[in-house]
Amino acid sequence: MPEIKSGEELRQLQFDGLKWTVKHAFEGSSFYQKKLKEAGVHPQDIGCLEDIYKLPFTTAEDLREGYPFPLLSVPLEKVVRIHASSGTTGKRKILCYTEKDIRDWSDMFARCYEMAGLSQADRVQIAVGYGLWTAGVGFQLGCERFGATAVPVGPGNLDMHCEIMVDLQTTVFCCTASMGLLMAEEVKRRGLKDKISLRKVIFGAERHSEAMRRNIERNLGVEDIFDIPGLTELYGPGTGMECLAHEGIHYWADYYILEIINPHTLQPSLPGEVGEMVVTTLRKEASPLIRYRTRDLTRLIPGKCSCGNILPRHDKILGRSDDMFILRGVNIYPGQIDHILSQVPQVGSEFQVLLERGWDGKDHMTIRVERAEGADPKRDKALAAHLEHLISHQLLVSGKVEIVDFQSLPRTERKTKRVFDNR
Ligand code: DLL
Repeated sequence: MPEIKSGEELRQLQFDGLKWTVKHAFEGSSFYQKKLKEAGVHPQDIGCLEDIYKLPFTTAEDLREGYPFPLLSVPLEKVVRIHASSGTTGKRKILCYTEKDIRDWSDMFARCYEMAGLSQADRVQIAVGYGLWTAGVGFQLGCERFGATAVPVGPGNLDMHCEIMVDLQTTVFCCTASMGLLMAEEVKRRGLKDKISLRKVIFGAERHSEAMRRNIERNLGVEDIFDIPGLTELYGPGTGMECLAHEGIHYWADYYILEIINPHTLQPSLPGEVGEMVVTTLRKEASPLIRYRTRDLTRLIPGKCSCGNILPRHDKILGRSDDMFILRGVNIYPGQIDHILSQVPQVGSEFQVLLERGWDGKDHMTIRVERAEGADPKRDKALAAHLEHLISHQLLVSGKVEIVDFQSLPRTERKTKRVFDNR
């Protein structure tokens, strides 16, 4: 953890980093230079932290336009690694790293393990993807920097995961929420709970519901689960970490400034209000970010955390502004559906939303959700009616609910797609 003692010290550090970043990007990147000039801002105009509001936003479209090396602010000779995020549309987002960027990222990530209360004796089984994606190498780098033992198995391959978990007595499992669920179900199916020594699960890369979390916790018999956020543009996973008090995600405010803005007005959200995360890096060399609009929605958590750490907190990521769909004039986020389903113990965590246009020209929503393990299929009709009632009351729009068998919806070891818009 950083040795920052006060909010004032942190602000000074952020101001120095902001000044450095704006100058570095202006001098090193023709893209940023043009953008800053268009906004009428010169690096010398950054005289206090609040001057961040003078700076223009950077967006995912800017990254795509600058393909293949958007935002690059150092000569290519200084680039030691490249990562890319898959992205569902258009070209991948490619981000460059200098040797110092990689070191900074591993220091940040080591902090994540520290925050989750690991020790160097922990054995960390890594079940996220390796390759161009930042996930695998991020978890591994941080683990080695922290000094625990990395067991880099990668995603999928449940046979190998189970074997390694039992034989090596793994204590920490790192995964996407979807892979966590797959593993939890597999450990249960094989009756391995008493043969493993797992203490903690660290998961991220996608939104998870309370029901999913409970399922993983119960089936793997772990003491603690931690939500870890991150995105390729901002180094990768490990931009913050849920703490032992489970009162939110502490984020590394000495590496980046986090603003929460109203995505419509682009003005700062009120403290505690949900808005879009906008990030500005303070030390990133190869691909610095200036007011980068992440599209992720969350809120800042005011006040002190009972874990004692003074680094600021944001809530878990509630969804992405581009995940939102509109049904008969009502804006709906998949996270709202998670939330409703998590209130009903007779259904499982897995669901799909199907959007269709009927012959009458009207839009229809069907929510397919799994019956909870062991629940009685004879009660499906009443259960569906109950859920339909909750949906129309809480989302203010009606939808049809179909209850399907436990484990009949597809499982993935990556990020699960839940909304299928066929309109
Ligand atoms: O998903 C990095 C990562 C890997 C984070 C493994 C944590 C664990 P990208 O592929 O660039 O990077 O996707 C980033 O995923 O903007 C969020 O929308 C979403 N996301 C990441 N972590 C979480 C989380 C990785 N803990 C995008 N909760 C982000 C909810 C998350 N959503």
